[in-house]
Amino acid sequence: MEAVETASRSTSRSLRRVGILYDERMCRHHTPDDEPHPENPNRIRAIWNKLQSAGISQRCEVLSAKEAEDKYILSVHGKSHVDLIRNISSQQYNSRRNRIASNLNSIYLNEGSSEAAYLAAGSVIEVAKRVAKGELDSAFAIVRPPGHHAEHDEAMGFCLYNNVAIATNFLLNEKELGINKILIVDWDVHHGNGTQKTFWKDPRVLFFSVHRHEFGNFYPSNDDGDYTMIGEGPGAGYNINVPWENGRCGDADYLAVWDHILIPVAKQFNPDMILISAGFDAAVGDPLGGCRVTPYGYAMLLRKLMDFARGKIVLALEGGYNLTSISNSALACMEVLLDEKTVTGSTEAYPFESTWRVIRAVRQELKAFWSVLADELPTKLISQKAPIPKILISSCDSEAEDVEELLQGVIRPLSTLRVDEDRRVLAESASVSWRSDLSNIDIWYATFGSNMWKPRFLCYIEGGQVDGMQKLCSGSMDKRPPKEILWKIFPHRLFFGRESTRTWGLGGVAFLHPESKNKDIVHMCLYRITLEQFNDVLHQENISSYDMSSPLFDLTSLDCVKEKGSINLEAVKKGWYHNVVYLGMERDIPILTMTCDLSDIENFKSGKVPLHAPSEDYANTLVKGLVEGGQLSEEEAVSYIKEAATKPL
Ligand code: Q9C
Ligand code: ZN
Repeated sequence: MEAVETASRSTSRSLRRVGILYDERMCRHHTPDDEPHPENPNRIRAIWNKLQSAGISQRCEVLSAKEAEDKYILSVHGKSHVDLIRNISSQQYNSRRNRIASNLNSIYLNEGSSEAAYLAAGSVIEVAKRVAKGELDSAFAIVRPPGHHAEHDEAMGFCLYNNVAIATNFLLNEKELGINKILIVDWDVHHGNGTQKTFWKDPRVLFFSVHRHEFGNFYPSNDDGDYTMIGEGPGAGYNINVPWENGRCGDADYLAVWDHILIPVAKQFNPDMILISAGFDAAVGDPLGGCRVTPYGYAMLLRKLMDFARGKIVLALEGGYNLTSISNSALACMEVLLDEKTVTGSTEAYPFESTWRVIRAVRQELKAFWSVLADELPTKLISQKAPIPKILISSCDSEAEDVEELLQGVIRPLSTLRVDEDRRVLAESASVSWRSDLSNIDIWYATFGSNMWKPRFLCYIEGGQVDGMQKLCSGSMDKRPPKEILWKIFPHRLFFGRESTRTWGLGGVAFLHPESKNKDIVHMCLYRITLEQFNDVLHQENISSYDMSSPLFDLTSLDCVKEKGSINLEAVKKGWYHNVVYLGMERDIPILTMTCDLSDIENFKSGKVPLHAPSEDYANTLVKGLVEGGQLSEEEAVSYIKEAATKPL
């Protein structure tokens, strides 16, 4: 049984021809006495092992490394630099090697360094050539030492030869390959200074780098990575830097940069091929990067680039120092290369305010060269920003973050990539597939509390905060407004309980008695939204640590609630609105609300959980909803709320 399974797995190649290059010989470059260093051989071993155990390499064309010829390296580096790197590992240099390295910026050297450097450069050439020729659709070169910091005459930042720059020049110089325009995307957390300098005056190469900069305080700690560095002469406009002002940037920040800078420019530039300086040191958990890109984020960034150059994309590893983070990130990227399944958004966060500032600055700086950048970004868009982070000041060597918590909350839900019967990994997380399923089903979400006021309800869809709210809502993933709004009266009891909430501060909040009684009446505002959006609202109403990799309330739950009248949600049982109640149908669409359950009613009755009148802010919101919704006059609304707040249960 097991053998059959293994056999069928190994024969199921992807429809797309994807190359993967790994070679153990690149592990021979390490610190002289093997003292610990973030840029160590286990990095590429970890990635390779992960891709093998996930069955990825089996679906790819596996290539081994090739040493680059000097003539190709000399297209980027000076003769003295090439001589040094070629000879540095020979015995004659044994006594001088450490001294030479210590005179360089962030470089170590050993007997294996030369070979590894030639293999890394040659490997990127090798995969790039095959993709250019069409023998492969795309490829990933798992190489080290990295390359993007290496300049014409200088090794630095763990980089000896500039692998990506060398491969780029190779492609452009081999005229019969027909590659005349290349986009280099450098998403390593550090600025690709070496690559920038190589193509500074070259309009055939559009170099794009997004990196931590902090006004010149982040490695390589100079102004080269500033957004004002746009290239020169014929290359003016063909160098784009996006310099982060702070650490902690994540999927939302990177995606905003993609959507509002890189992707529009890529469309206009229309590259023949894309090379990615794919460092994974902006990944969540990286010890040097301090950013928070998730594997899912990397998948999205890559997916968005696959629409260009007919998918001819080469990824070359640069930095990335958390073995788990880089392996998961590389895996997510490979899944994108192997399968062109739709990957839709999954981030609940917003970009930082500083991110919008940087995006606007870059667009302003480059709009003379790229007409697609000319428009001002809408205020509505740039006002969607992350709240001021809790930790504003941290020591310089660590972001004082609970990395474990980040890994738990971020990587875990995203590493549940599904494998279907064909053993093809779907390039989407489980969370995406339930979302697309439930995004086609409409329900009426019936509200009886502050959500009756539309601007307040929209916080749960579009994100935001209205007067009186002490907490920002992240919004739903699908931000389309409700398709219809409808008011109805139901025979249920409205009451107010509990002493305070995180959203409204002191005071009780609205609850609905889950059972109906003939003489009770409640005004409800019904929003027609999708079942996917309803899940996001449930999640936000029941502030929980649930990861949303699967839905809280799916189609089975819907059938069940229609039959039973109500359903308690285990996953958010600590939330106050964990009980979904079915209120009938309206034009063939089910009406659902969320409230407490019958055992909570008992606790309210016994006084174990207090009944409590609403705060002024909260009550005003309810009144506004009823009045603006055209249901009651202000006076009527005030007395309606007052009665609900005072009548015993
Ligand atoms: N205070 C790459 O990720 N850090 N290189 C030196 C000195 C060097 C990173 C810190 C970071 C180099 C390819
Ligand atoms: Zn880096």
